[in-house]
Amino acid sequence: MTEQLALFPRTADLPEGLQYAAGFISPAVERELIGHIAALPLQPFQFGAYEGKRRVASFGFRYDYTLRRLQEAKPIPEWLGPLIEQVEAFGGPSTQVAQVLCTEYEVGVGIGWHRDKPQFDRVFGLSLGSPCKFRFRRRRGESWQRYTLDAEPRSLYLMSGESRRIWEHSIPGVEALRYSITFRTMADQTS
Ligand SMILES: O=C(O)CCC(=O)C(=O)O
Repeated sequence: MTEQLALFPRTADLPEGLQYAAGFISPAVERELIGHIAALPLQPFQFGAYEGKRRVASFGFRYDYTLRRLQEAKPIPEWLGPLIEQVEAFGGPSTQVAQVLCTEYEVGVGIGWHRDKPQFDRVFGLSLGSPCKFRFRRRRGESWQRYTLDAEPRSLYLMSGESRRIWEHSIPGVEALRYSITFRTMADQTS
């Protein structure tokens, strides 16, 4: 496993706290996961009164944009168990995934600039089916500092630190059907 993990070159623009592991899962596991996600009752992403084009299913918790808070969602399905163990091992001691989001991006569909909700802490993302340009930006005076991660299918990224809290991220419309599984740990609500 370790030899499959390709860490990207250190560049001046690399957002602090961003990690990337190519080949995090095998093609066989990827096929299985895509089968499970495609069989879910995926729903268009709800953003208050608006609907996004990507289709999603949340487990553990979901963020309600009308109520502006987390709501309990269906329990995390058993087929995600081994993968969550692998993600938690990648995250290191005390990593506990509490929320999972499965997303389907049809051709031309992406996700706009955002930071994940502050109720969550670290964010792991597994890419399935096709690559995407995972873009980062942060304000630098009058302009933006930018970084693009080429997220390959079967790779895992981890956003922590500044890449999670300061930088925004987005994905332009994908060129082929892409699925992702996002794993989030909870922020310490007492601090
Ligand atoms: O599909 C992905 O890898 C990113 C998903 C994302 O940024 C989100 O759901 O907030």
